[in-house]
Order: sequence, then structure tokens, then C-alpha cells
Amino acid sequence: MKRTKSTRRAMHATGPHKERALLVGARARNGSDLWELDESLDELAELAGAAEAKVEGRVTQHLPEPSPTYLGKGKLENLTRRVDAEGIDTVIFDDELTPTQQRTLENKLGVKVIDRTALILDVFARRARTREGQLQIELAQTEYLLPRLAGQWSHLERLGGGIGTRGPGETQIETDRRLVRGRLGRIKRDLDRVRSQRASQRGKRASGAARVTSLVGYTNAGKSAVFNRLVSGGVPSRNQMFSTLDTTTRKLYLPSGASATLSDTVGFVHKLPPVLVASFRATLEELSEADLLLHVVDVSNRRAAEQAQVVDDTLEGMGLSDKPRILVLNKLDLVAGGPEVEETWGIRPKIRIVLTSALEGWGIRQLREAIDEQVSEKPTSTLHAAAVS
Ligand SMILES: Nc1nc2c(ncn2[C@@H]2O[C@H](COP(=O)(O)OP(=O)(O)OP(=O)(O)O)[C@@H](O)[C@H]2O)c(=O)[nH]1
Ligand SMILES: [Mg+2]
Repeated sequence: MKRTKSTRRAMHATGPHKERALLVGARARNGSDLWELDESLDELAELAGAAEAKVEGRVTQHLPEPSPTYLGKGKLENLTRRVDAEGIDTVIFDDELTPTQQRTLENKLGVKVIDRTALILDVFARRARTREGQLQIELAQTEYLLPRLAGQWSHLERLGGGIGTRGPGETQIETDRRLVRGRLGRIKRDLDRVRSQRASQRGKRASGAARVTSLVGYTNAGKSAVFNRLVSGGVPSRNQMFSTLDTTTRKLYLPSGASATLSDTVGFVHKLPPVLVASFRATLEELSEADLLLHVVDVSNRRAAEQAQVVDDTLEGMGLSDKPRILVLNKLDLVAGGPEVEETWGIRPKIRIVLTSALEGWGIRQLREAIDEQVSEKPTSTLHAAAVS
């Protein structure tokens, strides 16, 4: 079946071929995800678009409990027929699949199967510009690949050695793993080198400023736009997911005459793959050095509350829930009624709120004042104090 499809693809290939993709999402009824299945798939469609796939449709299912094949039997049969009838190239699943699930589904469907994690990794890889960004994403992709590589050969391994497992099969497993491990080692060494250069630059910068503030938020919330307003940072701000992967830091001048640094960095997303969090550890660690976090929310997004929750949960996972924070309710120009917006979001205890439109420049002065007040209250972080002394 595979050969027929690829032949058909090759014959129809005129100009750049966009992969024709179907999106698949399933949810167990007892699951704890706050996101509606459709909303999660809307976002998956955006990610697929960012990876230049052409989304031809979606398949969803609510299951009584998680299925080993992701979908129930009947739904999977339907999907298989649809893939064949519509000449689909790729099926994209809304959750991370286990290596075994992925292999089983690929055999069943006869086309490429990718999961949400692989898709996000692909988008990151397309966006990475700096050497560090490229190495971080390469590290994540290789870590993701390693267990899946083993999966490809596990039918041989399961036989537990002996007849039929010697020879080219076993050699291949070992060779592949050795190559991939070697590559992992090389990437890690290169990353260490790039990072130590950056750390020394950061040390120099830190010694000139008093406080560290950092923007955080869901991808596309307007962090870079706010950054550019506050510090004329010149960071690209585009209507796409994950425009920013690398951290940019600038000096921030405050009304009291105090100065701080402000950093713009990578955004968060629903079901952010752990492998990415791990490989972006150094970038994200900068957040733990911050004295103050500015959490930017796109209030015009209908999933704004869920997105803010993802950011809160991710920060909690990084042990940063107690960091002083300002909630920056951005894109106010796109919604009617500032007071109502403030009321809706004001239920969060002890968090200062500032309403902004980075596009129009509204609220930026108030934000600068709020930052000034917050950082003046707080003693300099110990890490930072060490860098200054
Ligand atoms: N209408 C409106 N659009 C805005 C506002 N702030 C940002 N945008 C737009 O929103 C899109 C995303 O802005 P970015 O600044 O790139 O968002 P980000 O949070 O840095 O996104 P990533 O780096 O991709 O995670 C861009 O098209 C901006 O022009 C705003 O206040 N109002
Ligand atoms: Mg950005």
C-alpha cells in the first residue's frame, strides 16, 4: 500500500508539495484536560499550518477510557478508509504517542504518523535562528528519536536473542543507537560551549543593571510586541506561533531612575513536550533568575483563560509559582470593555494587573510604573547580587 501511495504522490508532484494531513484527537471521559477537544485541534491545525501541512479534515472521539491504539476499533477502521480514499500523506495525533502506538498506527494506516510532540519540534526547528536555538531543538529531536529508533527494531529484540536475532538486524539496532548516542554527545558538547559564551555575556550585562525582569506567556500573546514597546528591542513580532525561540535581553529604564533588564523569550503551549522543556532548560532557567515575571495574556483569544492556566501550570512545574508577577492583559484594542476585562481577571489574588495594547501603545506607561513599584519593593535576587559584587 505504501508504495502505491508514494508512487501516486510522485506522479502528482507539481511544484512544492504540501503534505495532505488529517488531524486526530481522542479524549478519555475520565481525563482531566480543561481544553475542549475541538479547541485543542484548532491549535493543532495552527501548528500543522506552521509546519506547512495542508489540513484536510479532522477525526475526534470521546472514549470511555484511553485506548492502546489511541482510537477505538471502529473509528480506526473509518480513519484507515478515509486516508486511502482521500490520498492523505500524514496523520497527525493530538497527543504524544508511545513508540509502539506510533508503529502500530503507521502499519495500520499505511502513511506517515506523527504526534503533537513531533509537530511542535518541527515548528521549533523551522524557527530556530541562532546556533543555541538550533542545537537545543536538535537535542530535543534526537532525544525524541532515540526510543522510537529502538521501537523500529523491537520486533527483533522481543525475540530475546537466539535464532533470528543475530546478523544484520541486531547489528543495525546497535549501529543506529551508537550513531544517535554519538550525535547526542556531540550536540551536548556544542551546546555547553555556546552556553558558556552566553553566560559570560550575561554576567557582563548583569553587573551593569539592578533588577532582572522577564516576559512569560503563551505563544503569540504579544510578548515581543510588549518588549519592543518597553525597550525598543527590535525583536520580530509576528502573527505566528513560536516566532521567538531565543532570549533577547535589554536594559529597561524605569520612571524612578532605577534600571532593570528585561528579557523576551520562548512562549509556552498546551501540552508543551517535556523533551522540549528539558532541552530549553538553559533558556528557561533564566526565568528562575528573574526578580519579576511579566505574564502577557492575549485577552482577545477565546482560549485566553486556558492559555493563562497553561502558563501558570508550566511555571509551577518549573518551581516558579512564587515569583512576583504582573499580569499584562494585552490586545485590549481587540476587545470591548476594559473594566469588565479587569474584573474577570482580577479574581487572581495578589497579582497586579495592567491592561495594554502593545499594538496601539496603550498601558505601556502604567506597565513601566508597575514594574518600577514591584522591583523597588523586592531585594535583588541572590544570584544577581553575586554577579554585581
Ligand atoms: N491587535 C493587537 N495585536 C497585537 C498586540 N500585541 C501583539 N499583537 C500581534 O500579535 C501577534 C503576536 O505578537 P508577538 O509579539 O509576536 O507575540 P509573542 O508572544 O512574542 O509570540 P511568540 O514569540 O511567537 O511566542 C503579532 O501579529 C502582533 O502584531 C496588541 O496589543 N493588539
Ligand atoms: Mg515573541
